[in-house]
Amino acid sequence: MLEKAREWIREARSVAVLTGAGISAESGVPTFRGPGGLWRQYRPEELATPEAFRRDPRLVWEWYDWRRQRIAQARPNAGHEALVRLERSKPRFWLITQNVDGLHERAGSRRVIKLHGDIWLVRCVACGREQRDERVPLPELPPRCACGGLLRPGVVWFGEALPPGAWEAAEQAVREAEVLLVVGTSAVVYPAAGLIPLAQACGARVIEVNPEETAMSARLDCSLRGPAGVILPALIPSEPNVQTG
Ligand code: BV8
Ligand code: ZN
Repeated sequence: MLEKAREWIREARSVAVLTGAGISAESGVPTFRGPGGLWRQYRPEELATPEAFRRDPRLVWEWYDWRRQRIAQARPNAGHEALVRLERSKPRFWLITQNVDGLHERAGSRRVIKLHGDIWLVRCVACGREQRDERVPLPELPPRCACGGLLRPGVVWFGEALPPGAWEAAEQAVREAEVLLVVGTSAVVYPAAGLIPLAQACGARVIEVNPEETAMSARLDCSLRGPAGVILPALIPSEPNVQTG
């Protein structure tokens, strides 16, 4: 299975990758639905919503400030680095991520489509001004804009539309891909998870990397059971693999 997947990736001219929280797990960033995914017994669906923020902006910010601190201490892992090598070896490549942690960019990925925003961006709910704020911890929660308005994390919450253009770019990337590599996502959040059947409908081969079975595993050509930090370097070797025989 791994050899077949390695061959598909090697031969593909156009590759798309879809990542979720699992690729950052080995960097010590907790996933949403796995063990440790809860924060003070709250599930992400209860906190990552405009209603939760309206009701208790301080609580929501305590969760984001805690995550920002965890992410600031994290380093990209061998899985992130393997995807940088893949990007540099393909004429056509896009990395579509549901993650907001910025670890792909810190590893060196450039062709990144962020479907769910960026935890290091803050946006004013009053004047709309958006800026990068990488202070950890934040001096006050909830943080305020110079105009006095409340700042919110620059991420996409449940019930909110994806950033303009992100979905279109992701759809286009998947339509063109000969191979879609799906790494570290439970594939339950839409529209992101819809990229997987879309890729198949457009004739792409889909390879999944996940230590567990997911909502999509049964329908995929190739589902590799294991952690991204181990499987991806095996799929995308660092030195150019010597053409055997
Ligand atoms: C939209 C950003 C419409 C914030 C996130 C019913 C009611 C209400 C809404 C809905 C509903 N049914 C469907 C919906 C739509 C909803 C949705 O899909 N809900 C789900 C829960 C059913 N979607 C939305 O609301 C989207 N917006 O539809 O808008 C619209 C359209 C036009 C105009 C107006 C409105 C917005 C969805 C985005 C929500 N924001 N995050 C933040 O991060 O705080 S979602 C959140 O979940 C993260 O982005 C995360 O990335 C994403 C998906 O989770 P995963 O990444 O898959 O992480 P998870 O923990 O689930 O899984 C980890 C996986 O890794 C596991 O499989 C595990 O086995 C694996 N793993 C573990 N270790 C490793 C590993 N893999 C590899 N290696 C390892 N070492
Ligand atoms: Zn403002």
